[in-house]
Amino acid sequence: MNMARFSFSRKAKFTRIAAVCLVVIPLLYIISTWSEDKKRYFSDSVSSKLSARKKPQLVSDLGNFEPRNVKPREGPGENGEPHILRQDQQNDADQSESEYGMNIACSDEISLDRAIPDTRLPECKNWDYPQDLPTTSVIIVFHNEGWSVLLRTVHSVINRSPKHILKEVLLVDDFSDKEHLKSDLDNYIERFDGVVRLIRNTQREGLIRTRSRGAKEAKGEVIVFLDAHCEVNTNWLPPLLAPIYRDRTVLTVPIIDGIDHKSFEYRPVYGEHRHYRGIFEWGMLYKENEVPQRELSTRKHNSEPYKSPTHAGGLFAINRKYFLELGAYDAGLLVWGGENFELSFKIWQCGGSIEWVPCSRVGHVYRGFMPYNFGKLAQKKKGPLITINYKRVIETWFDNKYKEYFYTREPLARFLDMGDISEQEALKKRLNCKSFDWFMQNVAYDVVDKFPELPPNLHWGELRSGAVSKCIDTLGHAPPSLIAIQHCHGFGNNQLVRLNAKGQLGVGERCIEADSQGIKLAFCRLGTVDGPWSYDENSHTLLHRVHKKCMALHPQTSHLSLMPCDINNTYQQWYFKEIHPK
Ligand code: LR7
Ligand code: MN
Repeated sequence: MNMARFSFSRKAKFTRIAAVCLVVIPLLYIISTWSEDKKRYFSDSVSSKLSARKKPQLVSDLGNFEPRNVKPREGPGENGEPHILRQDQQNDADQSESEYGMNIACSDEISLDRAIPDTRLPECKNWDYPQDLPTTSVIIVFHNEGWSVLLRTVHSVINRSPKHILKEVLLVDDFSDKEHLKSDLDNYIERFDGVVRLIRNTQREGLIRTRSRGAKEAKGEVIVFLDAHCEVNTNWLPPLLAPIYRDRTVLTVPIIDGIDHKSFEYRPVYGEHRHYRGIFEWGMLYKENEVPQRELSTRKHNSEPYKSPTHAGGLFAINRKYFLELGAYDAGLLVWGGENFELSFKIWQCGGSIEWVPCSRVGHVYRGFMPYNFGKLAQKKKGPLITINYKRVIETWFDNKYKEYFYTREPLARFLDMGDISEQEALKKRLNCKSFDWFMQNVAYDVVDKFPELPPNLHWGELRSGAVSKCIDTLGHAPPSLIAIQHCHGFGNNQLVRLNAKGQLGVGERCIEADSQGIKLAFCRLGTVDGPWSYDENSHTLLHRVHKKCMALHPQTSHLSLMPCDINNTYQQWYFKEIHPK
């Protein structure tokens, strides 16, 4: 494809200039760039025909930061290939996986400077960015991360960011206790001549507060957050900064590729021509959804940034002062979870915006499981900490109608102590922020396509059998899977069942269905909130209206299935019992 360099506002101007003599063009071009106001950011080298020839000079002068003369590399994991350890290393691999949630033994054998495939759309190479992009602090917070994974993150940032933009890499240690993260790390970063800075928390703060601290201490005009197990891709930084250069209230998000936690294979996340963005469902689970066509078609080029209601949380860029003006993260959010929504709602409702940037790609290691606990911060709390975080966020930013959807999905949350949110409410007033309804209508309008507004629960709680003293339990299995019956533990979780006014019986975000094998946990049909169940409060039977049978427990095998209804059979009787946090 013979790609033109792109421009937006200056297009008309350049169509005229294209007619001008070839020799004058570079000159005119440079002058026009100088006189530009900061609002325009993607410079363009005249018409497509001319740009190919003029490119060499313009590349170095006008901020096309594409790397040149990249030498091929050979070795384990190079070019993002999977690295498979020998059989006799399997013990080390298993050990490190259980300690870190990822195969550090594998990572240790891969160069900190390895090459990874350039996963961008090909046309990304043709963008020019301003030379004077804002200086940037890349902030990496970490708690007990593996050495080679943390340092490969640092190396990739140093290797793939323009020097004059990268002010510093700020490492913030969230009270790690692993030996390798102590003086060895202090010593190692000396080789970067002050570009890499390390500060440490004197107690465990969790990633949310640690990031806010990093933001306060950073020296760059823009801050970019990365998790401590990332590899940034070719020319990742200028495209993230350009929208912020144009408008300081834009938060930008790179496209996040996957790095396999066992083999460290680097894999592009989506097909080339598809664009996704962050949304949420009412239990505040983060999801991604293909961008509605009506929005994509407003852009001229497929590699242009597009708006998104929210983001996954870990990787993004924002003007530092703007982040602090927004109060950084709500300091009442603890350790992990919900901060991505807090910042997103705050930004959108209070006048800013979020853009995802296709030309900026960063790999992230998705761990097998979370290898750390929440420390003392969690012990002070009664109830699940992440749900408490969500409650703070929705109580601050949702309108009443939407709050109900959250409580419908998470009925226990109503009784959790979220602490004081008066500071958040004051901020919302001070910044004159818009309503959540405005946000839903104008920004997150596609959320309800996937997750329609929820009918209220008729009943919720644990679902006890009338015959034996036991409860319905998903056992935490992923759908599709058979539902079991277990000792009632009273904590909710996998035993927290709800029946809504439209006959949907569910646990969390999943639905309870029935087929010839029995009663099953299933994915709810996307975009629907109804279901086949009705509960008779007199006979305590649960009728499946389609099969015209009732939920029954087998007296001997404890198997759950549908049986011809018999209101006198205690094995077909079920009692909802509301539960409260302990
Ligand atoms: O107590 C802690 N203190 C920390 O400093 C716990 C963690 N951390 C560090 C940790 O070392 C890591 O560098 O914080 C960073 C993020 O922690 P992860 O990697 O355990 O989080 P995650 O990748 O499982 O979770 C995602 O959601 C989190 C919600 O709070 C954060 O926003 C993470 O940054 C976020 N990660 C991403 O968005 C990467 C893409 C994943 C997706 C989708
Ligand atoms: Mn992570």
